[in-house]
Amino acid sequence: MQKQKRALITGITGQDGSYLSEFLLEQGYEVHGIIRRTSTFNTDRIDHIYEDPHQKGAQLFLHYGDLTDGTTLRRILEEVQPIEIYNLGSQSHVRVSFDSPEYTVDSVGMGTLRLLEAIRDYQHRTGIQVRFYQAGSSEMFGFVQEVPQKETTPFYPRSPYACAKVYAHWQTINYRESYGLFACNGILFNHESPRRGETFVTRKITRAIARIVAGKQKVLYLGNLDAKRDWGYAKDYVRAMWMMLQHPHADDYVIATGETHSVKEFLDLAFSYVNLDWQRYVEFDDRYLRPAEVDLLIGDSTKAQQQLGWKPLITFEQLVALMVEADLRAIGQTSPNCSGTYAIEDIATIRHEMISS
Ligand code: NDP
Ligand code: GDR
Repeated sequence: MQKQKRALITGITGQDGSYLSEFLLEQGYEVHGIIRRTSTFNTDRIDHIYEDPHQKGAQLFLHYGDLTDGTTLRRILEEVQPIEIYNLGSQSHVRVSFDSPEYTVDSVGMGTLRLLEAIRDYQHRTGIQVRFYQAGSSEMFGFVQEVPQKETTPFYPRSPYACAKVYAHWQTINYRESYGLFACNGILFNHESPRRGETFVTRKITRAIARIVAGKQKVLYLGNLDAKRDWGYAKDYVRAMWMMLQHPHADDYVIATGETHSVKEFLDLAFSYVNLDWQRYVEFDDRYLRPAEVDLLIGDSTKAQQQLGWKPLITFEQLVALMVEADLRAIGQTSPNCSGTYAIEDIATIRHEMISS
């Protein structure tokens, strides 16, 4: 009988960690996640898949740990004995990384190094071959040097977060080349969902729309509306992470939709979904500006499409609608009749995704 595959995820309580856990459980994996001790539970995104570990047949297990604590990482590796490790844990907010640069670099950059070192020793001692996924970011491209950005585009990071991700990227390659570790860098462009953290711009907008519709909010304060991002759907992107680790060779891949939209365009589409004009509600607040901005991101994922057979399934329009719908429902509001803006098949896809969003 084939042995059950066991995966370890850092950042399991985050947006991607929760979708990846669901995906791996569906694939028949036993899933282990590292969570941080907090004064109140913050496992909302995975509560629906968590089972009491005392229950026979439980497939999801949580372990206390932190990427800033190398000893614990080593202990968890020994205990879990995973064959796939997904390093998704990070202080992932770009604006916040300017306020807390040391902590950001410690968790994102040094945290990755700690994990890689722990894996190197673990592999050496046990002979178990591990496959490692590093959550790289389009923020590493930063200042625009080439459009669209692909695997060969030079990095020009513009924040403490992005600098730390570049460090983690190169360390991952270094462990692949120096020690033969099966280690992949995903260079993922922005990806969103109803589970996106509330302070990232897309979710901040869709959540505000629901609150405006419910009469609970009048103004939405935002920063730079001209920045352009290549926004995809998180569920499509976690599938790509897994596909990288199933490929015969470890490599680095850009994961993106190949479309770019400004924050203004996101606002236009999201507010039009509830028949409102965003210009009546949005005000500027310079607190949300960054000391250095990334103006334009658009990715070329040809390599992933050709070598992994990956492609995004949800369009930008569907993503925006999905997020607005989910926030409306969460606040007890019904969705409007939006068939004017959206085709019937869009609505069908959105409703289907809502079931598991
Ligand atoms: P989230 O911010 O939603 O989740 C981050 C996760 O990391 C949370 O589980 C958080 O735990 C955990 N974490 C934070 N600090 C530490 C630490 N010191 N030790 C261990 N865990 C920690 O991020 P996403 O799910 O959106 O992103 C997943 C990864 O992908 C991140 O590394 C991010 O930088 C990267 N990425 C994300 C993109 C996106 O568009 N979403 C694009 C490209 C890369 P807690 O819940 O306790 O805070
Ligand atoms: P980003 O995402 O920085 O691209 O990083 P975010 O949603 O924070 O910003 C996108 C763009 O919107 C502009 N913006 C605002 N952003 C926020 N958060 N809040 C605002 O009020 C606001 N107003 C305008 C920003 O200036 C920016 O240009 C995300 C994170 O998930 C990273 O971890 C990941 O690596 C990258 O995506 C790819």
